[in-house]
Amino acid sequence: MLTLALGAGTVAGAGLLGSPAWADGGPTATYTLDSTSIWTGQQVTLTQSGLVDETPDTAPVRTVDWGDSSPVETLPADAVKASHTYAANGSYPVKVTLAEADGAEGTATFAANTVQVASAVGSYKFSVASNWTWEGGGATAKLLLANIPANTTRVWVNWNDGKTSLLNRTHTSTTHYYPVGTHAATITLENSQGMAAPVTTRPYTVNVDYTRPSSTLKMPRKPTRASYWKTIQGTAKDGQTGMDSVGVQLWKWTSTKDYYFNFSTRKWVRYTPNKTKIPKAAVSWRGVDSKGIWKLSVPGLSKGYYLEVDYVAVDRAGNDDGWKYKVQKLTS
Ligand SMILES: [Ca+2]
Ligand SMILES: [Ca+2]
Repeated sequence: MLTLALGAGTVAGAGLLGSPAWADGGPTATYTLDSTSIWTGQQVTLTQSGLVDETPDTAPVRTVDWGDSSPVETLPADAVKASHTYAANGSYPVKVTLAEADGAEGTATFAANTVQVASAVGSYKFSVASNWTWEGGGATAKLLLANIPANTTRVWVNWNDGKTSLLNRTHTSTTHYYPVGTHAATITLENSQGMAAPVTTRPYTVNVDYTRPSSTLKMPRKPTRASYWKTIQGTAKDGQTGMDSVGVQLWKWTSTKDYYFNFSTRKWVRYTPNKTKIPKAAVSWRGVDSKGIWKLSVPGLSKGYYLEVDYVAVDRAGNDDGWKYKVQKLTS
């Protein structure tokens, strides 16, 4: 028994002295990355588990090479996590080195160590590149959001005017009121890996409308006939802010008598040119329909008069095309 025990001890001791397995291997540890597929600008976190060091008096120096040409990072003693942000798209192998003071290198084991970094695929644009307004005005911009990745948890929209909106992934559009000027929104997607690199839209401009509208008077088929002027109509249009209204004034006269039309009382009123004060009711402000047509009806026209129709178009920014007029002699 004793001999056998000694013999066994001798064999074991010889093996230990001759070829110490721990001196070759150095420390070992397992590392995991919380994600190997992220968006540009996001981060990954490396976690260490199961560090085995058979010479615990001398802790190994652990360094991480994140694979993106950033400086190799030395982990603080006792740290078991480290995070790194990737600024550019690419495929980056992460490497951990465990080095003992005596030069022995350990073994870092990874389940997967290559981080794929790609741009988040969402697309963003304003529904129109510009809108019109009046001086000191503004416009409501509509931002369209598409192709937002399914693993997005939050969508941040910075309107770049001091305001930010926070949306969930399912939004396909949102609106914002901008003052006059050129603007762009910056969109940032977020999920558990952090925020992706922001994406800025093409510009959106709120322009002031300084351009006058245009207007016409439609001549009746038989303009010399009084009955053909019962309905007076024309068109007015504006290519920027759109039409506000058309102002109309009506006059009629013979060689001895002058009249204006009062739109409140719907009567012709005799007046003395350059003397009578013409009231506000002598002007009718009328909207236009969807085809840009304005119209009104007027009673009391008959042959023997001259009819004068004055009209002016005003757009929503207050631009007008100046009063225009048409004089027509009514002969029947
Ligand atoms: Ca050690
Ligand atoms: Ca205009």
